[in-house]
Amino acid sequence: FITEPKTAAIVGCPFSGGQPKPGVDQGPIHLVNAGLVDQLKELGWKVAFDGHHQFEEVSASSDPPIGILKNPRLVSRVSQAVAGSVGAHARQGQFPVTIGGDHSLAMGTISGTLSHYPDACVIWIDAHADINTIETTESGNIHGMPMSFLLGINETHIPEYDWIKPILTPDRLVYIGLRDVDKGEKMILKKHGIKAFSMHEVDKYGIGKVVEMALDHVNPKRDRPVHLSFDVDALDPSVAPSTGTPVRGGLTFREGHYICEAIHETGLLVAFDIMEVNPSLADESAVAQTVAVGCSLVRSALGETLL
Ligand code: NNH
Ligand code: MN
Ligand code: MN
Ligand code: MN
Repeated sequence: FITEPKTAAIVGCPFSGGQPKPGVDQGPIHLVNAGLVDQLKELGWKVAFDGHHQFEEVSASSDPPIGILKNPRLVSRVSQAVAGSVGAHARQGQFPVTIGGDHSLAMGTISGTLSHYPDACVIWIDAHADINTIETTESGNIHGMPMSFLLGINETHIPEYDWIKPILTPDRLVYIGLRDVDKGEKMILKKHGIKAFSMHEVDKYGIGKVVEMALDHVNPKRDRPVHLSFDVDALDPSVAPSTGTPVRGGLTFREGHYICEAIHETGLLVAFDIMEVNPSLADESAVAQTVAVGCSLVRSALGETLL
């Protein structure tokens, strides 16, 4: 899928409109300033990075809530722009690495991947399922909802989101790391038969077996392109403290990296997202730790090995 010379395209997305805590828009700036571009070059990749995205502004007064949804027009337009960039890089045979920013951006990244690889599957690493619908969300924060738009399971129609082609099928989505899933989301997962490996399954089977079972589910013949979307809050807060909604009992440092390494090894990975690093939510050393983990997860997904 990725053509030679292998090129990683950094899509830096300084965006926080899918959730209420300021600071997550600074995540991509911190990851790049920590040396991510050179680290990927060191691994043998060509790196295309022409600066962080400059998103069109939508003033709060022209973006009142739609029902309970907060910043609905802004989030839609930003994700649509990201879909355009990710799709364009994929069409050029490049490997898009999207750095968030909040996880609502995944509406854009996954739409971009699907525009070029319509049969791609999605592996979503997160403490949360991010599959609330307009009907089930209690927060109205769209970072808790991107999967519902990508699957086309919202009952309420919001014309603003018509650009999303809901071509992802529930059998091509799998979760790893869940431990904070809303009641409505549990019903959605059940109703659509969506496969999820929560921390319970990680404890029970070990991460090696879980990744194998996850791949067997979404990619039984190992022929589908894989989009890997990684929310740093999937990691235990002791590993990645600087994020908006930490939940205890998460993935260890090695479990997080193992997922990226094992999916890289399939040779099927076509796009990677690293999301929800918020450098404003911890002291300096905890921020540096979280940023460093973000960079090393990207390196693992792009082929860094321990030996
Ligand atoms: N489920 C909650 C909501 O929809 C929390 C989502 N928060 C996240 N998701 N950080 O990854 O608002
Ligand atoms: Mn670009
Ligand atoms: Mn998330
Ligand atoms: Mn999360």
